[in-house]
Amino acid sequence: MSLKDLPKDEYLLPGSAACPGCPATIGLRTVLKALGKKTILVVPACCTAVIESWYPNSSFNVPLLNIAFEASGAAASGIVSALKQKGRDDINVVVWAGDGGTYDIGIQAMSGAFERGTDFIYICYNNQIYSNTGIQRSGATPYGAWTTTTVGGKGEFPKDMGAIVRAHRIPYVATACISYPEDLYNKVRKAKEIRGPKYIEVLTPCPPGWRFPMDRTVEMGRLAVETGVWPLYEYENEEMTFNGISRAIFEGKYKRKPVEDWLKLQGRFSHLFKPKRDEERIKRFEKFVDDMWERFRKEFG
Ligand SMILES: Cc1ncc(C[n+]2csc(CCOP(=O)(O)OP(=O)(O)O)c2C)c(N)n1
Ligand code: SF4
Repeated sequence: MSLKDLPKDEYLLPGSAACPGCPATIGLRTVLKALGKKTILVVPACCTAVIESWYPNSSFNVPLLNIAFEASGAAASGIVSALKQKGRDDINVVVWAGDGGTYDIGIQAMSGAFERGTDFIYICYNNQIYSNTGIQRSGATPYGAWTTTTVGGKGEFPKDMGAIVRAHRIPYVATACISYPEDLYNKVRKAKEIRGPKYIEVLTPCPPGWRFPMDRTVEMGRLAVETGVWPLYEYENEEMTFNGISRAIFEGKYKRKPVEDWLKLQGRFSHLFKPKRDEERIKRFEKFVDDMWERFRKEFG
């Protein structure tokens, strides 16, 4: 599958309220191409709930339920049950939620839906912040990053949401990044064919939140993968497979680019380099990434 082979159908139309260079719209456009029109989206409070419409119009061409920040998993379970009552099993029920709505406030409803075995896809678009309310920290915000609630740089490391979700032993867990649309497309297509709960987490570099120019969104995602900060994998029936550059990193065939190459391009980390280099925090960040790959090798090597 190459980019030019993606379906021409569009379910995310021009005219959304997204910022220029918005990764959420790049990702959702690809996801909806993979899902097709028989799809119901569940969207909690997040940027997408703002982007989706200039009332009374909408640029999204699929039915969508907006739901309270904390309730996406429960809402998806309800829709799946209602469709079952109606004898419909040809419709994809898909949560599209931010990292705040997933790592933090939505985690309980999501966990419940996974445990109940709801047949749905949960997609977390992870821009590593609460962006639509003005760039506050979330449980996914990286160590050292500036946000409006971590002005000197976040002091904590992000949760390992992949491990938390894998612990639910659901049939399919994957990570993706908007900079690799074919990979994202293929993963959503695969998830669509699997029965039961599926979880896909997509890295979505946000220009205003990460403080980089809006024409560098795709580059920022690629660098996250090439530096090893963001691994690409699929976890199916408790078997882990890394893919793309992440596979080469895992197998020791690709030397990760220095993490600094990614950090230095983002204004949210500028205080780690100016007015003087903060060696201690940069090293701590690097060690976090090294340790993650070490853990992967121990667990899945
Ligand atoms: C219970 C509750 N608390 C707080 C809010 C305010 N709120 C709406 S969206 C949001 C942040 C969403 O962040 P995230 O899920 O990461 O999505 P993003 O905005 O980054 O797309 C917050 C704090 C709310 N709507 N409901
Ligand atoms: S703040 Fe970020 S995620 Fe939200 S609409 Fe703008 S670019 Fe997209």
